[in-house]
This record gives sequence, structure tokens and C-alpha cells, in this order.
Amino acid sequence: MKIKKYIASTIQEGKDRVIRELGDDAIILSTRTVNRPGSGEAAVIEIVAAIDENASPRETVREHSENIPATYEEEISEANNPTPSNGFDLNDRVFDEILELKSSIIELTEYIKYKNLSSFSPEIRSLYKMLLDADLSENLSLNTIIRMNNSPKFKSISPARLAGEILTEKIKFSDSLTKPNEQKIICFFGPTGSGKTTTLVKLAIIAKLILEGQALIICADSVKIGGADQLQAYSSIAGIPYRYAFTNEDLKDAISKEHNADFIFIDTPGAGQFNNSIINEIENLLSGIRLDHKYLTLQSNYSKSALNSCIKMFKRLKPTSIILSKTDEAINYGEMTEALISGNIPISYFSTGQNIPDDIEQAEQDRFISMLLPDTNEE
Ligand SMILES: Nc1nc2c(ncn2[C@@H]2O[C@H](COP(=O)(O)OP(=O)(O)O)[C@@H](O)[C@H]2O)c(=O)[nH]1
Ligand SMILES: [Mg+2]
Repeated sequence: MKIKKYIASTIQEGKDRVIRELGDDAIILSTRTVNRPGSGEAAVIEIVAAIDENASPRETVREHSENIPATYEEEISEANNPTPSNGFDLNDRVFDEILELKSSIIELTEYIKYKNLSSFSPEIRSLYKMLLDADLSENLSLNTIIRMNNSPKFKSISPARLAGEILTEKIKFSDSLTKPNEQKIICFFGPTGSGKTTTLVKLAIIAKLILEGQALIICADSVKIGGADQLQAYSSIAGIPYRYAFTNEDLKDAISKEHNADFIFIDTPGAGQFNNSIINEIENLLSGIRLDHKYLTLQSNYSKSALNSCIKMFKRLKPTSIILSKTDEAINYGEMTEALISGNIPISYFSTGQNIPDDIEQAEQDRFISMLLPDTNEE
């Protein structure tokens, strides 16, 4: 008999490993939640599994546990019957029992999920898989298909379309730029390399050529080496006036002299995900300036946690909307969707590539759904 101990973060993950390594005939001898008291580490699931390489029919756990070698018997009994003399006290036992309870709840949750899924039609189950494939979390995917089943639209539109509508109902889409009656001051901020400068130039050219307004570009990015030169080169190719202003006073001064500009576009320094000092710097730079649009550029190919932390950090600057950049580089949009739902900031544009000014689109729900669930395009 071969006996192996597995450590995993969930029971399901542990069981999957047992089956992968020991095969379908493996039996689980014990599962328990363990952690080292005081170590500060998250609790993990310990699974002891065995496979009898000679016996073909499945045998009971009891039969196998009688054959467990002494080392494993000792290890298990010590953990299950801690004695005060070994340093365990009542608190440790209560703690262990809470962990056991937690492990049972996890198991029950898995069971409920399984029960829920098995009650759906094969079509909805395959849609659930499609949502997971789009990198949506298990919880949101399951929630979505449960809500679909109860929706009045269930029979009238395709399941994928309905799922897309449910998933995007909390995402707001804001209007794109229009020719203003009075001067509009627009700034861009966001993580380093997220496409602030590129997107700014695209919109400045649209403002000039399509909206037929007078545009001005101001570079306030004193941090990126060559950033000011890059923006000046773009402005000159596009025939748009360009200034630079690296302090709050200079910026106010530059704006006050430009009464004729319909649109003033301001580029700011990029901030790393954990660089709060740059946020202070941008806050000081823009303080006291009337800003009509504050665009936060975010890369679509960031992970959900990276997007969440960027949104949290830049919320201090009160962005009016998000421009999702590099949509052409994202494989799936599920993680981004979840970050946008919890971030609760409207989205205004998709930047879809490096071509200036062509690769930019107004953000709309239909387009978002077709990016998130490409299967809806074939309907
Ligand atoms: N593929 C792709 N690349 C982009 C997009 N937007 C910007 N880039 C590229 O990303 C890089 C950084 O862009 P930049 O505008 O300088 O970012 P910034 O540091 O936020 O100002 C440049 O090489 C851009 O050409 C986009 O939508 N798609
Ligand atoms: Mg830049």
C-alpha cells in the first residue's frame, strides 16, 4: 500500500491532486484543516490518501486505516488528541474545532455548488463553463446563471447575451467628448505605461479633426524620461499647439492664457501601483484647477487584483471615467469586468491598439459584452 499526505488550499484541489497522482482507486483516509498556531500562515487542508497497488476492488476506509504504518498512525493520533503536556491547551483545541468546522463549511459549499449546477440544463451548464473560460470567478459565474434562470428575458434572448447583460448591468458607460460651448479642461492619469499619452493624443486629434475644435496639449509629466519630447513630437505631427508646465502655478498660468482653446488636454506623470507619493504629486499639480474630465487609463490586460489596487489608489483623484487601454492585448476580460463592477467608475473609451488616432472607440455596453463573451458575436 502506498500512503501519501497532500497539503492543498481547498478540499477539491486536494482531491484532484490525489486522483491525478494516485488514480481513481485511491481512497481518502483523512482530511483536516491545519495550520501552525502563531505562525500567521493561512489554514490549509491536509489530506491523507492511500492506494493499494495490489487490490483491485475498492475497500473501506476502516480496512485501510488498520494497515497504516506506525509513522502515519502516530502523526494522525497526535494531531487528533493533543495533550496539555505537548503545549496544547483548551484554546488550541477550540481553535482546531473551528478549523474543522470551517473545512466542513467549505465542503458543504462545494456540494451546494455541485447540486446547483446539476439542476441546470446542459445549455446553461455549458454557458457556466464559458463564463469561467472568460476568467470570471466561480461565484460570479454561478450567480449569473442563477439570475438568468429567474430572469423574465430568459426565453426571449440567447443565454450568452442574457449573461452579458446581467454581468454588465452594474457597469456605467459615460458619454464621449462633444464640441463644447465653453472651454473643457481634460486631464489623464493612471499607472506608468497604461497609455495616457497615446490616448491623450488620439482624443486631441479627434477633438481637432472630427469635433472641429481648437485643441491644446499641455505636458505636466516631469517624471518620465523623454515623456515631454514624445508628447511634443506627437503634437507637432498632429499640428496641435503644445506647452509644458511642471508645477501647479505654471499649469494655472498656461491655462489662463489659452482662452481660445475649446479643449485643453493635460498629461500627468504615471504612478506605479504602490507609489502613493506620485498621487500626492498629481493632486498638488492639479489642485485648484477646474477639470471637466478626469480620465483614469487602465490596461485591460492587468489582473483583477492589480486593477483593484490601481482603482483604489487613483480614486483619491476622483476620476470621472476610465479609459480601458490595450483591449487588443487582453486575452480575456472577466477579471477586468469584476474590477469594474467593484470599482464603480464609469468607462468612457476603449483604446484598441497603437495606431494614432484610429485605435480608439467609445465604450458601449454591446461592444463590452461582445469582448467579454465573444460567442454572442456568432448569434
Ligand atoms: N497594444 C496597445 N498598445 C498601446 C495602447 N495604448 C498605448 N500603447 C502602447 O503602450 C506604450 C505606453 O504608452 P504611453 O501612452 O506612453 O503610456 P503612458 O506611460 O501611460 O503615457 C506605448 O508603446 C504605446 O504605443 C493600446 O491601446 N494598445
Ligand atoms: Mg506618458
